[in-house]
Amino acid sequence: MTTRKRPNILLTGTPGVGKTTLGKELAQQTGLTYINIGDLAQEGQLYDGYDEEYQCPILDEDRVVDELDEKMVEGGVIVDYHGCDLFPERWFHIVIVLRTDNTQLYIRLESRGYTGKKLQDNVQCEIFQTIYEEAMEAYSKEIVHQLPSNTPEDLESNLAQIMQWIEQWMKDHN
Ligand code: DAT
Repeated sequence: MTTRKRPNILLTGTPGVGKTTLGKELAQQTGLTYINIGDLAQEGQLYDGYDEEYQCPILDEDRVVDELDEKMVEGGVIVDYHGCDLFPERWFHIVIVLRTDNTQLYIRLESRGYTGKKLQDNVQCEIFQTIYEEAMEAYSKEIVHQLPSNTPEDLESNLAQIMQWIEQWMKDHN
């Protein structure tokens, strides 16, 4: 018996929109593997310098891609990251861009400890729909979906919606 092919899913969007919350829950409900790029980079020290302005290490994108490629080729991975044009296009079958209202996002990031320019820039990133546009450029438009992520009800309906897309993908590819 051959294993059924499973899709790779990219969960992207501005920091604070709820990627990790959704990604972990989705992994639990589907059995897909959840990978947080920030955590992966930290564990493997996949960095290339330090960003003084934002006070954070700079991701070594090539090493991140090398590290994950084998797993991605197998399928069944959920990737969580606040950017999307560093990954090979061929990796992903479904791309989800989570969106949060500005005031809501401001409150979430503030309670995470973001202040000043870092807080302003991230809220502005959401206002300008930077990540959505990045996703639409990096992937085929048919696989890019925006979903609202403001309330616990949104979380539930997003889970149901994404599970439906996964099932459909598996029907179409097995
Ligand atoms: P991200 O991984 O995109 O940075 P997160 O999952 O850490 O975001 O969530 C940021 C905060 O927002 C966290 O306190 C949980 C909360 N949150 C996430 N999804 C939510 C939703 N659908 N409704 C209300 N709060 C949510």
